[in-house]
Amino acid sequence: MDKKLALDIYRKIILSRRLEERVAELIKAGQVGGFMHPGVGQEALQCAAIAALGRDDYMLYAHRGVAYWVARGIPLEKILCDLACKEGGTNHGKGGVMRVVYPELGVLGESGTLGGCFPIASGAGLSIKVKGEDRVVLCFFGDGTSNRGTFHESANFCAVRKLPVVLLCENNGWAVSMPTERSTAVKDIADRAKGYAMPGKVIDGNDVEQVYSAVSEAIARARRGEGPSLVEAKTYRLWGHWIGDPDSYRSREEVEKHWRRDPIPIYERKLSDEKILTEAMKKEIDTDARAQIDRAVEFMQKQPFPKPESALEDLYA
Ligand SMILES: Cc1ncc(C[n+]2csc(CCOP(=O)(O)OP(=O)(O)O)c2C)c(N)n1
Ligand SMILES: [Mg+2]
Repeated sequence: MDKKLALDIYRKIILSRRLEERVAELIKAGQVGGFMHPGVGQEALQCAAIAALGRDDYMLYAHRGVAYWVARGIPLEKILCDLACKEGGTNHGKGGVMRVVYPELGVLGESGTLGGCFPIASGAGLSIKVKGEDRVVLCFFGDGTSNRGTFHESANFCAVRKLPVVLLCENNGWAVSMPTERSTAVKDIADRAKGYAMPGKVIDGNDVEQVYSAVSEAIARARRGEGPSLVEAKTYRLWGHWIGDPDSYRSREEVEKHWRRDPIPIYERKLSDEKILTEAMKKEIDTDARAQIDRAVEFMQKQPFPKPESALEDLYA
């Protein structure tokens, strides 16, 4: 990873964390509704993985947080308008949280029915193969979601057709209040790759370089026509499952322990050791992130809600 890329990922991680915090405030103020699942603690993984994508590649994100959109470069004002159901959003305010779709940058969305992402990712991969395009699909999903039948059907289909799909599991140890070890027979979800004759790799999801390098390797394999890969990034969600979750199922000691592994200070220490990031730059990047968010929130607040008569537009049957 060169310096420019390392810093670009850092900027996106900081912008994502500041946006998570701001969205939580907007929810408390009643300006954003619905179930927002915060990605605090997982931004490094999300930003580093997306940095490995090329301009024309596709991605399906999971339900956790804002970093996927920030990292892919979707304008902040569009993201905020989607969250607040305002007309300026990618779905013209008709989607709400988890419904950012931006085909201009290959962002194919997310399925509210968890596990719906896998057949869509396989379909996108198949279309790439049929059309002979130079593209890949990056599909994010959680540890809990990996237990859906669609994961297994799609993994087999992608493997047997050698589709250019990278399956990226964000294993944060929990699916709402269900710990992974109680829902999942294998210790490492990456082990399931063996059953579908694809490479499976476990990485530290809080280590930017490991994520970037493992996802880049899987993408390169997909581009060579060698088929799918499964990457399992071990991470942790530092906030509750959703904004408002009393989070009574986890011990405070467990959560505290993981705050000490917050990927942001880890990455900051690494970048300053490598003389890439100074204290002054850190301050400048943080101030810039807050200013960008302020401008986007102001834009969102001035935007109208979609008109009732537009409710049936953009529907397909
Ligand atoms: C098919 C389906 N079942 C249940 C839900 C409700 N639900 C939303 S998020 C979630 C937990 C998913 O856990 P995981 O895949 O590990 O992702 P995480 O929330 O930990 O990021 C559940 C059960 C859903 N959206 N879709
Ligand atoms: Mg999980």
